[in-house]
Amino acid sequence: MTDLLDRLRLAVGDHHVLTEAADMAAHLVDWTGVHEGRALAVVRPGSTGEVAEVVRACHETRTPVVPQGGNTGLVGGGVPDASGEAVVLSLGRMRTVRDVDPVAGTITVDAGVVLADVQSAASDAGRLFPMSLGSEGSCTIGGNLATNAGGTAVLRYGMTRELVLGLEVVLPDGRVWDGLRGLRKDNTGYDLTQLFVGSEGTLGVITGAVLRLFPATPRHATAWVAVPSVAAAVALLAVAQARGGAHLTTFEIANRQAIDLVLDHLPGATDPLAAPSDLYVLLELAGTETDDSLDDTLEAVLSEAVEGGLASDAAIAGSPAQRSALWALREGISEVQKVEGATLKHDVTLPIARLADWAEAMGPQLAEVLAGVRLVTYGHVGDGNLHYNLNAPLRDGRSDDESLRLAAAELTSAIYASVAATDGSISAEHGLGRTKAAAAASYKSEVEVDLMRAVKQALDPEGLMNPGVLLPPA
Ligand code: FAD
Ligand code: 2HG
Ligand code: ZN
Repeated sequence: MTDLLDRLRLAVGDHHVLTEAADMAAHLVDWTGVHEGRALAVVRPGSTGEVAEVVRACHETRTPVVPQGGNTGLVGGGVPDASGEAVVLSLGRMRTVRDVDPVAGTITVDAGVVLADVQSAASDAGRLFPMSLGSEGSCTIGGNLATNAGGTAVLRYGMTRELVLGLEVVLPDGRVWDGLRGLRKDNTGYDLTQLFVGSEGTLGVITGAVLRLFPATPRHATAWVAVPSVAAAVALLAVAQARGGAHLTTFEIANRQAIDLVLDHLPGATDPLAAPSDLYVLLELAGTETDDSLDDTLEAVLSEAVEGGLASDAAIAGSPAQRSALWALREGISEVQKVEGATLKHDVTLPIARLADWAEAMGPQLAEVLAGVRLVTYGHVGDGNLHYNLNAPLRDGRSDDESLRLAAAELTSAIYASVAATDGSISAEHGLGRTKAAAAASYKSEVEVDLMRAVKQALDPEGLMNPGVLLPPA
């Protein structure tokens, strides 16, 4: 192994090969704190050529490689297992915006560029890069591509795979595939770009990307709406789609339990409405400088909703500060769930027409498994995607974390079985990582799993790229 470490030091420089426990620590545990592993080294290459050198050296010594971006993933895909055999390849130094072309509507970036920096570079050029995640200050474009991330603007702009035109990838044997083409039309065979999107570091290391830009949308009309039920929220979505058309960008849901946690733990958070409601929708229309009618459209949506019994009250953001405050209530939920105590995440999608019935049936079923379990339900209801998360019951005013741990497998199985029976998916946007690889394979047909294994075998026959992630061991 000394040989490998020497080669890695030669490739990237001594300072960028971390082997001390304290230096590696932040790279070995994931954001949730659930997955913690060990590694031979954490390597921080500064260019595509250096990534290729590192991967080639690992390939020749049969050393597993775990690509890592901002380490904000929620399924343990970006951290190594406990064996201590893998090299963590962190893209954190590759932060160059290579090119912005407002006319072609493209931006070309290194994979380690933080999402918020891509948004800023687009904005500086008078354009919009629409992907928006609560983790955008830390997650990287490489991680977003590798997980096919979603977020709060999918309703209008689609998942990450709809925002990418071309990629540069270091293959498992260290060769570089330069697919950095910004063409809108390119029908020349299998779509290799899309193959790497959502592959969670199991087929190669993404080092660069050409992404799509859109017209800037500096105008917003934003409302926080109290709704009586999930069924009402889905009906309100139809109203917002009909009246808002292409301006409808965000349609998020959060239950009162989630908002109570935010009000308890997020400094400065306040309830925008006088009376509490069981459920809320955050609804936003966005438009260009010349779109003058957003406020009127929002008013019309809300009036129709109140008249139709779909909403009981609403707060409209009257300033950028008020808009940020409404967004903070929604975006703060993940963080405060963690502060509150043990959590169990379920990132599910259901066919939207069946979402309300599914949610209504699920709650009582879980209460039978664990009395007092707290449903912290929120997410991107416009995409049929709920974060159907659980917090431990309160016992004597404290989070009884142990009870959630003991019931976790049964709770998750009940949710997944019900999602499968309702034609949904057990991972809407976070990917499979280590957490869900086995469960996802068990819900797929043999044919589908065979096809996935065939792709893996073709690109990574030695099984060195992120082993144990996305696909369970055969
Ligand atoms: P990492 O966590 O470092 O890695 C994630 C996976 O991608 C791993 O399997 C890793 O091996 C692989 N990978 C990383 N970089 C590369 C690369 N260059 N080449 C190949 N493989 C690579 N996700 C959503 O979809 N929607 C949300 O709304 C959302 N909100 C979030 C809010 C919070 C507060 C947090 C903590 C997370 C949220 N996430 C969300 C999850 C997470 O931010 C995304 O999955 C994000 O895309 C991960 O990016 P990353 O750079 O942190 O990747
Ligand atoms: C969100 O939509 C993220 O806030 C995170 O996808 C969800 O923490 C979660 O479970
Ligand atoms: Zn989400």
